[in-house]
Amino acid sequence: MKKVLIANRGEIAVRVARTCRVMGLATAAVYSEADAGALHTRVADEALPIGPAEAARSYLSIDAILDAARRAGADAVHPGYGFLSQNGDFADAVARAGLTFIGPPGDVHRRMGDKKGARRLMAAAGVPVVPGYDGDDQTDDVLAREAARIGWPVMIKPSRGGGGKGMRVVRAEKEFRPALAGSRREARSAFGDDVVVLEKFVERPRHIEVQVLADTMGHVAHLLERECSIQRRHQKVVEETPSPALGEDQRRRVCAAGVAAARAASYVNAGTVEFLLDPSGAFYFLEMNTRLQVEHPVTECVTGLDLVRLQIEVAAGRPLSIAPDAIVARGHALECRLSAEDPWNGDLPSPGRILHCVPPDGPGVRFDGGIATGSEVSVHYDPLLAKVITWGASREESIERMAEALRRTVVLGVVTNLDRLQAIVAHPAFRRGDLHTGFLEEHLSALERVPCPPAEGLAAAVLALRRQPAASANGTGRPVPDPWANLGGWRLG
Ligand code: MV4
Repeated sequence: MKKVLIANRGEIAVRVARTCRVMGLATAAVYSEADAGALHTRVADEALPIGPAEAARSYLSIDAILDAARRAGADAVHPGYGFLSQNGDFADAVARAGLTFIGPPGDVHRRMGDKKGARRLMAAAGVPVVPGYDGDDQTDDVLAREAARIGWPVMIKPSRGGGGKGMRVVRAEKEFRPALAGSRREARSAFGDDVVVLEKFVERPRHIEVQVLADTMGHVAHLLERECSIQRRHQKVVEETPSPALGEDQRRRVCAAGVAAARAASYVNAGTVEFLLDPSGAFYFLEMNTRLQVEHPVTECVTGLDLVRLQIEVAAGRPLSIAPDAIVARGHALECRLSAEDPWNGDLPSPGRILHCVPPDGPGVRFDGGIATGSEVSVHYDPLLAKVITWGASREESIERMAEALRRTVVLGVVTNLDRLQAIVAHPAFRRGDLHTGFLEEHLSALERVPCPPAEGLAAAVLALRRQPAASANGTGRPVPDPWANLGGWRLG
């Protein structure tokens, strides 16, 4: 392997390029018309245009990506996350073009992209699944009977797809048939398939996931767990490792279940096995993500490993360079997702130009960003701007470092969720590690703005902006956007 085409954008494209550089691999970035000059195109050795802003015609176009790989003379493709990363047809097309796909083969994506099949596979392998129904008989009468057998509340889940789309919680018999019809309708239009599975609805669960890594020789290792219970509309907001919910015994059991799941799936490359942990301590397989996750850096911080390097090594056919029993976790790591959304206004996206950006630094602080001063945040893509990651010897230290890192983070020009992140890490329930998937709804209702003092860095940013050239002197002939127009939701004075 000599040259990697990075089939993605934003922070993950930057992240993948960093490891390629360290490994002496050349990198080719791709960009849509909305991303000309974007940070990820500047950190790669070269950058190729792949089409218009609409993702369907650029980052989601298998033909456009393969054409770019051919033009660049790349011999491998890293898909990042999102876009084509879990598309079995893409993995197959990359391999058919004679290139190395840095991820699992197509049949693994397809196997785990089907909840009904994945549930059966896991149950057969002895991995605990939520009590439920994953049968082939999909008639209304059979599903209604099975739901009553499972006992209310029951969750209806489309077998394809994810992200909560088409899911329904049913709390009583008489609500079942209308909910089934709604779930099927949504699934058919989103995934072109209306097969569903039924599961007992687990109340107030925690989201625990196990990082796994497998090579082509059948070696499977886990890199411990992450807890990602703090979510908003099925988007993770804060993640950490180790989970404050697990004792050593429970951790061993969950991680062993993750490895068993990966073996049952004949898994290759890096993957994540998601579990629900119920308040009694029972855990159940939820689904498997057949890609590198957004939150992989917390695992890197506590293990000292580079997951992208391990992905590349395994994809190149090398055996796992880590002994499964040699993985040691040190300390605690936290990640906060910084996004261009207004948390106090229905998470309204806030596109625009980043007028000023100052990443935090300091001991135990890592900033994985896809933006810099001058970047354009487009309505066409995910609003994630960057991830602030902190490591500490203890959970308390990682939290203190995060609180300070967030106070020092400056992003001006678009509204961001920085003050919600500050409110989360300051919250007593968060500090106690008392987390569940309804944490934000319970503690930080979007109806109630939780004011946080302006970042210490804001004062420095104001000074820097005052030194910027006058509006007429920026060389474009267009007026400079008013730097005071949007101070991330803060008013001066
Ligand atoms: C569940 C559940 C409760 N019981 N399944 C939501 C997205 C998908 N990946 C799985 N999801 C859930 N499945 C049963 N049987 C609750 C959720 C859920 C959730 C899970 C993890 C993290 C955040 C969540 C937010 C809402 C619902």
